[in-house]
Amino acid sequence: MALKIWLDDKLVDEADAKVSVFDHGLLYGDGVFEGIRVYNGRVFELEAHIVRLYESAKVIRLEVPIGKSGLLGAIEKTVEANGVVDGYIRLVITRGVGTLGLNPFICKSSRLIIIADKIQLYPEELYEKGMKVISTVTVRNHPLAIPPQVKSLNYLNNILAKIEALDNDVPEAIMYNHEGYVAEATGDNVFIVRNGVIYTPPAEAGALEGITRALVIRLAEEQNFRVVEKNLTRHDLYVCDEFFLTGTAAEVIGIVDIDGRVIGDGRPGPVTRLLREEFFKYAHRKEK
Ligand code: PXG
Repeated sequence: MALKIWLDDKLVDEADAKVSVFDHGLLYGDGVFEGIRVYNGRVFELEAHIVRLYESAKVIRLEVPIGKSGLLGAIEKTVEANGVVDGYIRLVITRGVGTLGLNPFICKSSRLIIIADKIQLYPEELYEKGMKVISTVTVRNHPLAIPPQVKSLNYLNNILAKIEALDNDVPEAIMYNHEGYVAEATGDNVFIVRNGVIYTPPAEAGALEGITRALVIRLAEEQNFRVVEKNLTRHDLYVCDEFFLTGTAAEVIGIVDIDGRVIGDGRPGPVTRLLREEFFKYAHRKEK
């Protein structure tokens, strides 16, 4: 079924949802985006995604072409028009149409795109058995070059790492920063468990401040776990008791092998399984 796409200020048919070849989002990857889940008809952690979107835009001097309440209304209308109950929303703001040349201020108006669609899920088996990953040779962007907190349309760094993963027949890969510390996976945040304590790299190490990451930290603390933001090395990953990734697409997924080192007993561990369960309870909760 053809989708209805929100373009700037209205819903249009998918076939008419087009942007110019002179849009700097296409020419230079100049823009920001958000990927948001819908569970049971509820747009998940919407407030946090909206805050991150406006912050990302502010940092790259991009004006969001719509106010917050207008944006919330547009999201709601797009979800409704496409009958999305469990799915995925992609919010994109491009710099808009300009001329050839980097100057972003030539672009007269930024463009808003909202897509509400089904989500491609990892097979259920992967969650039960856990996932294998590799360490990439591709180093994560230096945080002083592209701030990792900005969810920009520049994903080439992550795509190069994803290619390494796929060349090695695994779905995800772990990226390290210029100092050799763990940054994140290509589209997920990294967590490990050691001696009952949960560790995750700080944003300064090159990690996006994931919405799922923040939620999982909160859920873990509610379960009385200590969660520590700390620089992690490849060695830390190799010898941890449990290893999992968090993200809008993957939710909470156990890692059972990295670079041929088996984690724990080779199955997702008890903390990972508990937090995945808590995550689902929260995502599918009835009350607001
Ligand atoms: N790191 C990176 C580099 C990401 O792109 C995350 C961590 C996890 O953040 P959240 O806020 O989702 O917990 C991401 C998320 C897509 C897609 O379509 C990508 C993401 C999320 C949803 C969809 O490629 N990246």
